[in-house]
Amino acid sequence: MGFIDYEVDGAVGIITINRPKALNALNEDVLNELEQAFDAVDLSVVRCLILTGAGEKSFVAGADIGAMSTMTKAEGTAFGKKGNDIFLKIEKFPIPVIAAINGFALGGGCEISMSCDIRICSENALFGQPEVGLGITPGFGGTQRLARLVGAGMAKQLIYTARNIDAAEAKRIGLVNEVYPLADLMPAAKKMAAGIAGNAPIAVRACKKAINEGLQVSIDEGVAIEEELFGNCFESYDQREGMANFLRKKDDPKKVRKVAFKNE
Ligand code: DAK
Repeated sequence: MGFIDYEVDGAVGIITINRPKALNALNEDVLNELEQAFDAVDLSVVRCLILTGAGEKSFVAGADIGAMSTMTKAEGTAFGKKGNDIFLKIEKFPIPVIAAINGFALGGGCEISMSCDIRICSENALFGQPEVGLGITPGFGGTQRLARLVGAGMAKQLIYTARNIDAAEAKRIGLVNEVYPLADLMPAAKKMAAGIAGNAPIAVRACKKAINEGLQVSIDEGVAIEEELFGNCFESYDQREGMANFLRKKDDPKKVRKVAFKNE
């Protein structure tokens, strides 16, 4: 692929948006290749993904302004739909996706990070939704996901003012979970991803589904979703072995071992 790199390290997949000349801005080709990369992830091997940007300056500097500048209404709508479809795919992807934000996360860059499950960033990261300064609205889910993540009041302030915020402020408002020196970002992302990948995959996937789907419905409906997914874990190898291991530990601490979950 021209704009997307993909590597697998154990049970962790790393997808890198690689268009450094334009600070990894998203044009149609990048979006198409990104979709293909997600479609190609082998879920029998990979249990957690990391999404990052190439280079030391930018995660994603937004949608491609040059490409958008001449779009017709119909083309703009189609471009927005393409982005939204892919961002929804990431949000609903069966396994967790960690955004390792290594610099600019502006416009579509901030929006793609918000479609991931977990956001961590480097100290040089910069976040913002500058769209109203360009004569458009955040079109890749920004008005929806930012408000859900940081609350409507803060989201409205950031979107109406088009003000960028640094990593420390992003952490303060809950947009990112952790901030690291740039050199430590990928090691931290890989460590977190490997930790997630070492847990029972069926249960981790069910947690993602329960949280995502539960946030869209009433608490009663959310609890019903949780109940069903909880029940589905039983009789799996992972549930039997995970619990048996705990009981062995009580019986004889020397019998403790790391459970090799099988995803079955
Ligand atoms: N698009 C295209 N090229 C970009 C770009 C972008 N978003 N951001 C940077 N580049 C390119 C620059 O043009 C420059 O290219 P050359 O001139 O070297 O050919 C190269 O990357 C390096 O950029 P700079 O020279 O500007 O680098 P600096 O370090 O000085 O500044 C910067 C970095 C990130 C602060 C600056 O480049 C900047 O402000 N970039 C724009 C950031 C931005 O406004 N991003 C939001 C874009 S709007 C929709 C769906 C989605 C969206 C819209 C509609 N529909 C529903 C239709 C999403 C919109 C957005 O994301």
